Amino acid sequence: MWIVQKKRGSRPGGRCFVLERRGQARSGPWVPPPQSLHRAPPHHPSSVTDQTDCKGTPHPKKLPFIIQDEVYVIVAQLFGGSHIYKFDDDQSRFNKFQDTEVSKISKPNDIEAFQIGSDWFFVIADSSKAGLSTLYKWNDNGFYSHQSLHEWFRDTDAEFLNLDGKAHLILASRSQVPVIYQWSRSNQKFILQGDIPNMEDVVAVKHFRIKEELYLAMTRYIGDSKVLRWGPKQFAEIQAVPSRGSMILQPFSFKERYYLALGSDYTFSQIYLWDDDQKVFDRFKEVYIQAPRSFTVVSTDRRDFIFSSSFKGNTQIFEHVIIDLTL
Ligand SMILES: [Ca+2]
Repeated sequence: MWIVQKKRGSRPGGRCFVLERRGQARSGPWVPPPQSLHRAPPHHPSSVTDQTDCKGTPHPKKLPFIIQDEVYVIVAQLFGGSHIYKFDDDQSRFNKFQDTEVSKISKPNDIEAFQIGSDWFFVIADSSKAGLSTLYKWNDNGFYSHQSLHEWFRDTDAEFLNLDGKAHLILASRSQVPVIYQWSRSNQKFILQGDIPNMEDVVAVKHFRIKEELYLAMTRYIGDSKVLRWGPKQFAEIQAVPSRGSMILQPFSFKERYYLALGSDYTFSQIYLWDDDQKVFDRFKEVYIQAPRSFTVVSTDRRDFIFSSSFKGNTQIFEHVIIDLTL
């Protein structure tokens, strides 16, 4: 699930689009423990509505982004090619804008869009044995294939980040440890820079910052998921969290409180909370979600929510509540 806010001078609040089918908040007990995440009651925020369903074959990967104040969605799918849709303000709907060249893409598993300098790119991580993860570049008329990145490694996830002020791309794979590319300004390409050792079979990579430090959350379906910190020129493991059927280890924060949500396909998902003294995450709360696939923060003026999409059931919505027990 993603939310894109497109701000216009004449529309101070911007507009909100949720680009996946809306799940329903299940009713649940409204008995929040102190400083907790709990399921939101059924009257979840009405400003968030299901605006558009871009039709595709099952399990397409979708990614919205904004270029020059226009909202686009990339839809990459297993069959029938990949397409870019553009939002038409007058019709209030997405219209097909471009068919992207996807001859090298067999099984898209992830899309990331990002900007380097003034140029826009997106990358598709390809998870098939014969696939080729590919970088696309925007040229004012559309996105065109720019660089083939990674052959035959069954890539699971791409993550774009800045390391020491330079653009980098991490690709995680089924068949090898994650690799790090650095953007070369002179070549206008990503150059392979190194890898992250002892991290086989990573299914997802997310970066996050706590104060000035940069961290990675590496999800593994079997074994331990890992938290790494960026040190002098390399990432070092700082914590292992037991994973059982995990497809997502998602960092998020509310009001200077830093959390990790570790999904599980077999048992309860775990929410961890950052301990700033010990510099590690502590187990904080268990939540039950059927086969969670994402945790997305949604904040309104006064309330904070986390939406968790499920592979098997409804999307669930939790509210972050801090209760002052000193009163
Ligand atoms: Ca990604």
